[in-house]
Amino acid sequence: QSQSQSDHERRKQISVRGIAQVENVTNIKKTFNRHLHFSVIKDRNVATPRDYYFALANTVRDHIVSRWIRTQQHYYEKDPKRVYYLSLEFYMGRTLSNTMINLGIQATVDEALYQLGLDMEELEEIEEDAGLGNGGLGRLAACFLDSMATLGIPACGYGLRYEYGIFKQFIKDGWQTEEPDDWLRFDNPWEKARPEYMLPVNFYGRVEKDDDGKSKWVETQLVFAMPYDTPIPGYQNNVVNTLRLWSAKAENHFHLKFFNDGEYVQAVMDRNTSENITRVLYPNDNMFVGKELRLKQQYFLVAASLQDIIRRFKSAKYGCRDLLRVDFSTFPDKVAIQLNDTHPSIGIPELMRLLVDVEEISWDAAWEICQKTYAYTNHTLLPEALERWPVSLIERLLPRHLEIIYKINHCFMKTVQERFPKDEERLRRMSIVEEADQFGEKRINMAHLCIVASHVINGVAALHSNLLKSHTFKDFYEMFPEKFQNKTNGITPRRWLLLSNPMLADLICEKIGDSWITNLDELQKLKQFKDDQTLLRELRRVKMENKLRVAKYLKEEYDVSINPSSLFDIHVKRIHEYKRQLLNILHVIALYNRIKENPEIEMVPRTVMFGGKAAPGYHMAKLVIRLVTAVAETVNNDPIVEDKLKVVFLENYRVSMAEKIIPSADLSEQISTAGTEASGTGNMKFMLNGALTIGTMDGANVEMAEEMGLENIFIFGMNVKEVEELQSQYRAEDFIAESPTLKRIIEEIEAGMFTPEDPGQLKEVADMLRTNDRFMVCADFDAYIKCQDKVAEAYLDQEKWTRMALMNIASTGKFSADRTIAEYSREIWNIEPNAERLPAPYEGVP
Ligand code: T68
Repeated sequence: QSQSQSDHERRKQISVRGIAQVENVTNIKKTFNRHLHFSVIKDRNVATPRDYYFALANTVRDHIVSRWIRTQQHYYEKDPKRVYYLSLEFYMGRTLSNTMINLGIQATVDEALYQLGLDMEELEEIEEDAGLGNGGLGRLAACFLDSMATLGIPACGYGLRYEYGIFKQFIKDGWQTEEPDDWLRFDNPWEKARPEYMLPVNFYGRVEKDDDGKSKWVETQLVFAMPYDTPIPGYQNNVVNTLRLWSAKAENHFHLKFFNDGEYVQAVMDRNTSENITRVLYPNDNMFVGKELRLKQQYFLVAASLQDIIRRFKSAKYGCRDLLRVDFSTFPDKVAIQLNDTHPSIGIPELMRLLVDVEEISWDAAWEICQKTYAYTNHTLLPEALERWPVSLIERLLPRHLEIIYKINHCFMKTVQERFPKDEERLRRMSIVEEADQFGEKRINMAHLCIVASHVINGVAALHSNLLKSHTFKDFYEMFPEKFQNKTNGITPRRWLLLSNPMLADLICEKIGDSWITNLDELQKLKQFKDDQTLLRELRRVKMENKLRVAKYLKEEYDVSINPSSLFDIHVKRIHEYKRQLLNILHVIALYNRIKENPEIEMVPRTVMFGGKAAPGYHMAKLVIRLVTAVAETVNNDPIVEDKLKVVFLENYRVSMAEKIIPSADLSEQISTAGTEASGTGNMKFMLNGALTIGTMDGANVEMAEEMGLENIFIFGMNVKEVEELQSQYRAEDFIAESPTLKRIIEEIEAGMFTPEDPGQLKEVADMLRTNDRFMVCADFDAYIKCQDKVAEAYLDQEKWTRMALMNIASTGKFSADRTIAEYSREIWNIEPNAERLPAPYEGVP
């Protein structure tokens, strides 16, 4: 007794008292030196810039730790409802600079490094992007984490710690090549492994029924999920949430019944097979690839996350720390799970399995809990992107889950039948289990499963949400209209203005203060300055500075020279036929043809930049890249062109490059076929940085136009209704015959004008345009060229152009992810956002 008493007394010395430091220059310098010594283990004689980066990252991380622990403790004590954002992708990019900004220590750290003779910007460039995403969907998840922390929402992101993120793109001889993204090679200072919270995940095996019909999943193969936590700081509110990423770890006992050394060594090597689950991110955007390993990844994520969520639910009862919560009927009052697309949808049968087979709750009670807990976000209407897993694959990998899916479908089909008697066609259309295809393969429609099992389903822009109701999920909308919502996407103004465009941010702060950083609607106040010549001049100066920076960067990194006074016309996003990079390059060729026809022609000089990755197996996307690089070679080396036109393909476009490039844009290309881009989020980033948009009435472009007024955006082409009406009878040839400009360009591509060393190289592109123009490039071509001419004309009047840019910036309020998340929070999760700051570590206990 007295021994344990004195242990207790002695342990009181284990305390953080006196550790939390005031964030001043002296302390930062001291901590930096300590880390260079104790963490990096170098001195200034041998330290490389990378060593300094790691010392700096560790220094900054120190300032997160107390806030992180305290936030989690605060949640534990308050026991609020929590949000779990499940996503196969979190496209985080870099962390250092964002962390300093959100902690409010950027200026101090900058000064400390300056005093040490180091350059902060140079060190920031050493950080690898966390490229655990493909494009918009993964970046949206990252923006949402920032906003959830900033709004004080008790949220946690769950994802996978891919050892290799999105591939590195290189251009060799004009073609895309891929290299593995070995982002962890030099260690990741932002993550903390938590081996003590490792969890088991089972695969394969079979289902056994006991005497009272209870199911047991047996003879499975076991893999462990090791959690790695990354802190997610809110903007200057001392809240730090968690992103928990799972890594696959082989178990130790299995397969080690060996009879000789060779078998032992083989058994150790076989551990690789299990650990391959989290080896690499699948590099497809907006495309379903039905690979077994991908389904394993999906199940691995949800199996680990749901165990974690249930453990936290059971233990998180205030006032009785070691008493377990046992009543699952309150589960939906404490837990909201958001499914980022159908990718984590196997979590639906997994939750049912845990509740029914493990917790022994009745099917009906479990089903009610499931529906109240889950909500599903749809990100696409493209049929080739909708996940439909073969029954045979699920049966082999997850036999119990297939049984559960069948039972869910059976119950659902009964309710459809009651509601719409004798409508066999409807039953067939709505079934979660699809009928066998031509190969006798039955598939599970994961979107149907999500709609049936969730209380809310949302689209990501108003137009897209309406199309979900009127087309893709029409039958479901008729049955459950109350489940369908819209949540227009947004972006975090911290990363996409404050961090990426500090000069513009400063200019705005001078005019209207800094409350826009957490309340973007405040930017409306800029509208009163729309005729303020000084502000317009300043805006123009900032844009020019940003363009000069990009020109310098392109010269240094890629040895391309561009004219900083030219119109920067930028098209950056994943390469996909529906996004119509092809339409843009056809316009470039049209400009080139004009110059060749009349070398003296007066025109607004343009630099057209393309950037984006093609999925490695997407043949046409790779050809489009080749066409861009071929046109670039031709145009940039033709002396006739002078500096009227330049074409640049930006190699390896990614989050950190977006942060550099977007602030320099004059013109943002958002030219998808109407009805195909669910929302877009790049469109919002350009608008926020004062670029004007040329775009179709698609995705969130519609709402952007609404916010800024049609006089401040260049809209062209068919709208959804016109696309739909044309669809059944569309013949590209008709449009080609009507447009001499287009006809000539297609013939030039076909004849090899841009690839003289191999004239047939791009013939497939010409063929596609003529006979298989699925996204109606030809139909919108003339309208696009006319609209681009209007853009050039508008650019001649710089004052008017800048006023339009100002109106763009001032109208971005709606597109803050803070607004989006506040809506998810109130209308889906039933949680009130909390703008309250927590106390800083040096401000004493909360
Ligand atoms: C994008 N989707 C939408 N998908 O295309 C875009 N797909 O309109 C929208 O703004 C954005 O989501 C956010 O809502 C994607 O980015 C993928 O990357 C993807 C990844 C894997 C499988 C399928």
